[in-house]
Amino acid sequence: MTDHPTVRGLPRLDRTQVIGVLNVTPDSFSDGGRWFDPDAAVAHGLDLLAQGADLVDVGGESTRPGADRPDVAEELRRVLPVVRRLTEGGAVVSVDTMRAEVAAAAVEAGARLVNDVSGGLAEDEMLRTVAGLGVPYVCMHWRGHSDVMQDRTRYADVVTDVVAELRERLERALAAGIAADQLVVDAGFGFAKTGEHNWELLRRLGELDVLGVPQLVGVSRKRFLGTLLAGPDGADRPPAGRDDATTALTTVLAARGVWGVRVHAVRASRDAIAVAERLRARTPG
Ligand code: PMM
Repeated sequence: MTDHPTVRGLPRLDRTQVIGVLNVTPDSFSDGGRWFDPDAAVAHGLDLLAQGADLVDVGGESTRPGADRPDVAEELRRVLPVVRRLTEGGAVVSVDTMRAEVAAAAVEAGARLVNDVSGGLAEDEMLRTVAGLGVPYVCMHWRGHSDVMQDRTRYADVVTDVVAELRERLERALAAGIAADQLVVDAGFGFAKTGEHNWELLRRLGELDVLGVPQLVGVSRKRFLGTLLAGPDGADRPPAGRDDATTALTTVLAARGVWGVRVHAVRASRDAIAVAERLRARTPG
């Protein structure tokens, strides 16, 4: 298949990319604290690579609703040694940060993509910094930090509004000098969105194609899946029990040809993508 979107500066693949999640945080919603120790983080990153991750996304700040922000020195301390060691270990690493200083230091340490959940809104310097670094940039839909985002869930129509807000962010990114062929968009599932918004965005994901940029989807283990899978007592299924539903979504997304999925359970998503690609492939004659 040759119809997969490509991003300059990353390996070219003829299938959906799998970006493995590595949160070096004490408090992320599904894996907080598990990989906080640098040795444990590196070992887990290498395990994600062995499972088939195309990129390992290293983040030092939890974006869980209500989470406290680390200061920049603490974020650097969490992220840099892990980025460096995973790069040395053969991983293609991305850095999940809203801070220009962290993005620049992580690229210096070997990261090859900047994943900014704020789409350049958290820090003015971010877009110019990424343009100067010359690396690809994930521009996510975002309306504010974790302490306020769940108060900012009003949309006339969630898909139309997300497209309009992302278009404005992409224009800013281009104006700052980021190359058009190094941009990726992400609708920002769970960020200033209710569960119903997330489902509506997934149903109408194709409407983001008007932006003309490859799309990354991050739904792995998110709360709307826990709600979908609630037990008889009505309580959300905990994050560790949401991987099968995540993988089901990967299958659907890969069949639609999205550029990438950001997931915790990498091998299962790689398998799902293999199935989806095999179904898409036409055998000549
Ligand atoms: N979600 C989280 C963190 N970073 N980055 C992108 N591009 N898209 C996302 O949806 C996204 C992200 C929060 O989830 P986590 O705590 O599992 O990392």
